[in-house]
Amino acid sequence: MTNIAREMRRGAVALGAIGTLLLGGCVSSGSEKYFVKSATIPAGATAEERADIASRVVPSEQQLAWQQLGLTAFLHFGVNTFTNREWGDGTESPDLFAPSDFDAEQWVATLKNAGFKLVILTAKHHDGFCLWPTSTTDHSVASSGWLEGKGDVVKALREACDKYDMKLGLYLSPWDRNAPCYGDSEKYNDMFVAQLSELLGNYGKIDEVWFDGACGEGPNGKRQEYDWERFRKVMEELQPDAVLAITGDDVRWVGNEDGMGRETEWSVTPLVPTIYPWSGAANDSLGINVMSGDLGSRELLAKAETLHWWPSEVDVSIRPGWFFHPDEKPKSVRELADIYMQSVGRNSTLLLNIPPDRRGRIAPSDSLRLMEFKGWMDRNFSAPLGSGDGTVKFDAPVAVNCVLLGEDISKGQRVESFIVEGLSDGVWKPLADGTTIGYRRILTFEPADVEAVRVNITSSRGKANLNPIEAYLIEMPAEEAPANGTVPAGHKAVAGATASLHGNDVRVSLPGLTKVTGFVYTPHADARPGTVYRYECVASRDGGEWTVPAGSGKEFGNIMHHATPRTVIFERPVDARYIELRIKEDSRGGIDVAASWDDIAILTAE
Ligand code: FUL
Repeated sequence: MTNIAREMRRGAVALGAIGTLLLGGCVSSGSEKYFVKSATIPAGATAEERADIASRVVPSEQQLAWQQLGLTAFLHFGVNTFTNREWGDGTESPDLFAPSDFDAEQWVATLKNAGFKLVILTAKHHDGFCLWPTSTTDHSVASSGWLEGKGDVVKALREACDKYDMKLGLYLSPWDRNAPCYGDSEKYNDMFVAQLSELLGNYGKIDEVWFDGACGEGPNGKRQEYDWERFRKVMEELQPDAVLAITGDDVRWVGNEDGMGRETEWSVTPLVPTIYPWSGAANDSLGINVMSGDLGSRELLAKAETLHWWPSEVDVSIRPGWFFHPDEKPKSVRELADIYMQSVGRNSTLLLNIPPDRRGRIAPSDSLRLMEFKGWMDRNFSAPLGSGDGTVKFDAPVAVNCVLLGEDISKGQRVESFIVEGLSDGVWKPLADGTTIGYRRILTFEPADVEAVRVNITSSRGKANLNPIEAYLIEMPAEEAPANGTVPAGHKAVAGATASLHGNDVRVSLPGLTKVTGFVYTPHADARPGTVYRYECVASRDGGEWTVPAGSGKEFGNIMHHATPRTVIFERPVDARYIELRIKEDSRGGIDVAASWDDIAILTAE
């Protein structure tokens, strides 16, 4: 395939010499003309013309294949697994990486049995530690004692995926807290390109490449400028069939890490993917970002200059953290079923993280939970009560409480609103309504005895192309108490502690001298300013002399995207009357803690 043909297939033609991008590879099918992956809206287009163009933006072949996967798995594994952290700072010794019973086949066999079609490994997380023996840095498995430095997690996973016919994706964090050249933009981009080339060139077929958006300052105090266009070219060259996720323009991050898709989820959006140099300015002028609630309404189309087929991926962990932490438990089947309905059921793919433990295996509790989750999906969705084009007819009245809808997205996403109706005693009555449908929409409602079910499209951008409707009677798993508490076994919160604010420091006064074992910091659910990101924890017996308890940490990694309670247990208890958190940075990059102090519980042994 020539380069131009390849890029057309992906839906964008790059005019290298002048460095601009012409959007919207255009193909015809019958009388309809489609824009593969993106389209440019001519200046002065009317509202109707804009909706018409939006209705004819369609996925590339790769995006369509990806969308059909439905269930995909994430594996967060690396030095954090052994340090019990969410974000490493890059100073960790490679020797910390010491899985005692590593078995990539067990990962893949477990995930295959549970119905997953693709697995994505964190080949390098923000700490910079590479799970393959790279030539770009010593900070890798080759410098660890694991298998005497001869191990290669990526290779082992590749082999396991081949054996079990599983697709493989790789997460390569652009943010690298170990690389000395990070922040020296050109130098680091060279290193990143070399890493990417190793991963995409030496490990067979890669189906998804995941570039996280996190970006920080390098040791030189400068912010790294990533060369996305160069990274994209490496991908085009080495893995033209892979989708490029998150900062890439094939797969969009849904905007949260809670397993929650939007009820109105447009795969066609004016939001410009990060990989395009003009994305910042374009998205600012539209007043939207990847977390915005509305990414595709007609109001937005009215202001749009380009449109992109950029479908949503919901990434969430089966446990509170992305990495394995011994004190955490997997989510309940009910929580997973809710996540399924809010992701796969809302025009998104689900990327569920199952973090291998310190042995280098998926923990029994997690594989058991995955099988329970699969059991729930199979029991409820393997065979519909009935299906039909536009209407589902039954021979006799049956109880239904769920419909599964889908548009033929090879012809675009068009439905703007619809009503689901049931026929009982010869009368059509509304059962449920919704806005977008997209690739798949699952709606539940109160059980109703019906002779037929139909869908009424009440608003659409051109002719809607619905796949057959499927009707079900499903049962959600029973509600359970949340699987995870915040105070770990063997500890309890000190009663009668009071907190006060001293400048940017939060001081907790304890009722008397106490053997403090740690603390729990509970952020606000929406990670607003005031949520603590970087801190120093100090303890004092008298309020005059302060020491830093060993193991008290420095930051709550990823709290800006994942506002979960953070439990810190000191390496050994300290005798203290006061504990202070000295705030260095909040989750939005400032220091504004006025709202946070009463969110800290001090722990002591039970
Ligand atoms: C985030 C990262 O910062 C987390 O650590 C995790 O890898 C998640 C999937 O993406 O942005």
